[in-house]
Amino acid sequence: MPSLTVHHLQVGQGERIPWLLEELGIAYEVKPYQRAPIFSPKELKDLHPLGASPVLEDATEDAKNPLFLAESSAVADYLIHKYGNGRLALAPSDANYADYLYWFHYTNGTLQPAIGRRMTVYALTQDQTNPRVRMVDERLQLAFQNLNDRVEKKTWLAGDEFTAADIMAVFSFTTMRSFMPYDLSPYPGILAWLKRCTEREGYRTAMKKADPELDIEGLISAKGPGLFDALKKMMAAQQAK
Ligand SMILES: N[C@@H](CCC(=O)N[C@@H](CS)C(=O)NCC(=O)O)C(=O)O
Repeated sequence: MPSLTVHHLQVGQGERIPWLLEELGIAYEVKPYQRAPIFSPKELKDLHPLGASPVLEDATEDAKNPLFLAESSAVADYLIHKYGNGRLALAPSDANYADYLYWFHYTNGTLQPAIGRRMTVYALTQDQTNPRVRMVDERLQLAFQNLNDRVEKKTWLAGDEFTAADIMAVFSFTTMRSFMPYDLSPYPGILAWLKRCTEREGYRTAMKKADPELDIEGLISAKGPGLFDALKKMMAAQQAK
């Protein structure tokens, strides 16, 4: 049996890995870390050069010298192929293989960078007449619309089968909105797909273990969960200066 620990910074993208492991039916432990107050605490920073979550610790082959792996897409691929017999991924022989790859990589390749750019620009100015603000907004809306159109046509991102591509993407529309709030009302396809994804037992169980304090109904609502408390305080302090 694998010996796996998921180091997870709460209210963050590490949630994808417990969810994946629940769906694969592989036993694991979650080690949750609280934000200090926004970024990783020292214990998590000490685990990996970037100090970012998730970090998977795999002590299966060598308990004294475990493997530490970061980057959620790399961790997902590793678990699927090393311990999951390829489940939740599509094989090259599958008719939807290219779709699976595209959507699996879409989150960290397109969505998260677009959201991150919007966060940075908005921290500098919220002036909607600024052409850079408009450009960043338009790119983000295009990225959302593209995913919305896909899940209006197909039940899951890769097609008819739920895969790791769905697990990668959900965070950008749920917990991520604690850092960059956006209203999903213009995207009914995304809202319906979020409901399908988060109704799954694997998601519910993983969230109970990793982030029991998060309110899932708030996370999947059109308006979103609202800003993370520590971030709210930081922004108020900055504005007061
Ligand atoms: N591309 C990385 C991003 C990792 C990342 O930025 N994680 C955030 C959690 S949402 C984090 O640890 N932030 C705190 C910090 O960097 O100190 C992945 O997908 O794993």
